[in-house]
Amino acid sequence: MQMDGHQIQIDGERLWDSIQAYAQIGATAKGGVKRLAFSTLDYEARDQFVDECVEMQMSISRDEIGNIFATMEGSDVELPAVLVGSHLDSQPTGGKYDGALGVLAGLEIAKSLYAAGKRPMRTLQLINFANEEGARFAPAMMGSGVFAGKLNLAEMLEKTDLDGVSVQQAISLDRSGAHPTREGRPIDSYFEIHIEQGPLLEMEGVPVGAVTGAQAQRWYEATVIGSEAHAGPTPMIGRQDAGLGAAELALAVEQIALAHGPDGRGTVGVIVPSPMSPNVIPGSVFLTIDTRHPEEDVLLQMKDALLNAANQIAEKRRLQVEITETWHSPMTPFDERLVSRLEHFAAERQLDCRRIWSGAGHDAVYVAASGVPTVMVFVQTKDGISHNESESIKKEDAVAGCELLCDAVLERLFSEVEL
Ligand code: HGY
Ligand code: MN
Ligand code: MN
Repeated sequence: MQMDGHQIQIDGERLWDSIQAYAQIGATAKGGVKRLAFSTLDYEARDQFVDECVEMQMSISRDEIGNIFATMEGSDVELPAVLVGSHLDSQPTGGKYDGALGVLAGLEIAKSLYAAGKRPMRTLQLINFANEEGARFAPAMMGSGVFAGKLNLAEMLEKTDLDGVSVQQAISLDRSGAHPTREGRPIDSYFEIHIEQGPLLEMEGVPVGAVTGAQAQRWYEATVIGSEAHAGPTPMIGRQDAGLGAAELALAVEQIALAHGPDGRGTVGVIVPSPMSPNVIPGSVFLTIDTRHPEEDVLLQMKDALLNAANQIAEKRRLQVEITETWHSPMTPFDERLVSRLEHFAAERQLDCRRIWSGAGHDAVYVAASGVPTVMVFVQTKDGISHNESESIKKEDAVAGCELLCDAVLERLFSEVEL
């Protein structure tokens, strides 16, 4: 990539080796990773990331929600910085590439600059956002949400996992020694590369995508309350079976998503009955509900349908059904100018690239919502499978995606012109 005489190329082999090396941290028997947010294994990956940045004399800081910032100061520190980030935490049965690709692609761009001895005009800041997945501590995208001023720090620090451990307690285990500093640096732009986690690029035989934005999400927590009773003597008629009420609610979530298709999405990912005994009719059930749609007003219609279904189930089965909305991530467009630059560089590289909308949430969503010009690159995902240990991408697509990301990042790093 020629940048004002600066010739800088990422090293695809080094990138791929780095991804495979990090995949060993929390590796699971089925070829995935388990690095729940602020777990020992998440800290191991975070520490590895910090060590590699320190080797390049990058300064390290950490904010109060545990986001890690690695900074390569530019020659003109007055210019707003260029940020490149994603996340190293994973789902319990996560894949090697979800999040890690983005953090390690940023690291690869920094390594390429460092190896070329090229100091960028603008400061480059790599970010590992904390708890993007929301798997252990809901909501998802917690670190980027606090960074972007969209989630309240104090509220987030009080969130607890199913064992009652709070985010505050989990963060206190961070051995990095980096003192919490509040990042307040002016920002020029934010870039993130991520696997698509859906089937569109593969269906069209396209290796990478220029992401135009992300759909809206609304998450809920529900408690279904009935009456515990003996599974034997209690007649079927007249039971107040919270387990069956929860099952009916889960099926209603599916029906609501289908009724608002083809873009509606509805998932019940956590169902915890109590007292969890084979011969006790469940007295209560806790469940989570994840709903999504590209259009906000349709997502609200899905919310109305969900609340109606809950009331009908409660009445029919003489149960209490309490539903609380716990998170709303608005539909968020990315920056058209940066999307067009990705398409320009893809054309320059004769790289097949199509515009695509994100079905998943990403740290980039909150960064964009805070007003920072933001764009993502998607990489084709085998069979569209993600949040699954079998998650897989092609090395050549990962390298092509990182090269495309690097082109757009370098253009900003070596330009003093405002976007
Ligand atoms: O849930 C999501 O969309 C993302 O994977 N956190
Ligand atoms: Mn992700
Ligand atoms: Mn994910």
